[in-house]
Amino acid sequence: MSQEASMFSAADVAVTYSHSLGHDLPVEELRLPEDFGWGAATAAYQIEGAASQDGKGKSVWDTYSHLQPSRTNGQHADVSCDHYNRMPEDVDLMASLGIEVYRFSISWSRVIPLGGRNDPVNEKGLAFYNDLINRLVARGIKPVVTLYHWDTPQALYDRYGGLLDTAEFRADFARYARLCFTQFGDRVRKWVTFNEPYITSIFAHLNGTLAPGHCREAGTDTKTEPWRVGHTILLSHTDVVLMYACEFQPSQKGDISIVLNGHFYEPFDAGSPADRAAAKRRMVFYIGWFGDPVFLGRDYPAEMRSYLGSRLPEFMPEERDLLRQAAPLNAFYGMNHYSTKYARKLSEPPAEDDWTGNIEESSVNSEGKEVGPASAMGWLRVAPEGFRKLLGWVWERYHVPIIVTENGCPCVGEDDLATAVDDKFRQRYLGLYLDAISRAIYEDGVAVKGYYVWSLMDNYEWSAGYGPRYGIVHVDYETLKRTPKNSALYLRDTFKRRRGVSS
Ligand code: PNW
Repeated sequence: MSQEASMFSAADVAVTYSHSLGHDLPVEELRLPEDFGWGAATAAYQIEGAASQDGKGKSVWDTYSHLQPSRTNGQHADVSCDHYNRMPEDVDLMASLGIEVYRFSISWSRVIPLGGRNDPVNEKGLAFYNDLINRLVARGIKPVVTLYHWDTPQALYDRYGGLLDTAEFRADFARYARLCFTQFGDRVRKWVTFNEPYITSIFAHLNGTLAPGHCREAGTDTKTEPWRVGHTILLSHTDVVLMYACEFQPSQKGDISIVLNGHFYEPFDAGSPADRAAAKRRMVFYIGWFGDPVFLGRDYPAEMRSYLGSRLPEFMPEERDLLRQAAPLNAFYGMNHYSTKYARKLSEPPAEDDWTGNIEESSVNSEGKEVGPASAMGWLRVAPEGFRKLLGWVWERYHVPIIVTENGCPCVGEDDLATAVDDKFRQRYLGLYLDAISRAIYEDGVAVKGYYVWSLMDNYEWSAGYGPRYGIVHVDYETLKRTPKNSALYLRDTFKRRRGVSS
């Protein structure tokens, strides 16, 4: 069974742990380049809280997380980690952990409460991000800013369906981006336009497990909506890359790009040519969907055009020009990566809204072999070799330096503080994945430039609420006390060790 729909659900959380440390792959502490930067990542809705404080407008997540019956494990992020009110303490904590880069997202509706190009700006929202950025810079921590991490202003959704109206969304997003570059661009040197367009397209507009929750049951058009949403994101991204390059880059000297997520796929039955083709095809449908237009400046992959037909929007000739112009301006490939899966070609005809190329995915192959030990999320398996292969795949296809903008895992039992602090499973996962980066760099010749762990602290995991804990810092949701887990200390020490080794 495909696990895509359960990727974020609480039902997926209770996987047992028995074999999880049973694998004996040793962490080798392989070297990394001296100038390799490491940091931690978060997203606004997941940590900030302060849902309506200081004039913040609602986003689609404020609405979705309050639906009755609940679609989010009965939980919302009105308070969450209360980072909005505890930000100075959090920045000090980052500094004490030796964190060099902090990737966070701006809440669009905090800085423009209604979101639109003619709507008023919220000075208090701007002041919060200015203060955050100043504190980071004062401690030598580099800010990396994501403009869109899934929280479309609710007013834009109400006005025109948000990402479903390409022209309206493009215009509003461009104004929001310009405001951010103008306000923060003197100190921010790395920008991400969109986080994981695949997830916004498929999970929010087909499976319905993320806001705004469009799915077949809700009566929306799942055959075309995800592809329209992806199209809107690609064109909005392109506009803003060109805007940054023309208007801001010459004086601000920063970089801009996008963050794409994706699993690596192995064939379900390695002896079957159909499954081998399925694994390849799955990656094209997952990553090539966005990667080809963004980094190659051209149309969607041919496999997708022929499979999806008129479900896939066309780029107009002038839009193709924009894609072509913007492609070389994307300075890095932001990679969010967590795990590997098996892909199997299905023989029955696909559902009419199929988005995979008629492929089923699983964590177990035809011989009953698991792709790796399970974390607290059943789909998230420890599979560092797949990570290494994915780095190679992306490098070969796009030839852009890669920054790993998210990687991490939740462990079982982390509601309990003592268990959370002693997070051996996470330390091993991170250690093995850093070894994979080292191999990709030194053995495979891939340009990997940095690594940001997901996440700085435990936070609101979307539909799964506060179930899975991905933080390297534990958060007690009653007292909001932060306690570093041993993985935080491991990261600080391992980067010292790995970068101290001369070649
Ligand atoms: C990312 N997958 O989502 C998001 O950027 C974060 O906000 C989120 O908390 C984190 O990963 C952990 O889930 C993902 O299917 C969603 O591979 C899906 C996948 C990966 C990441």
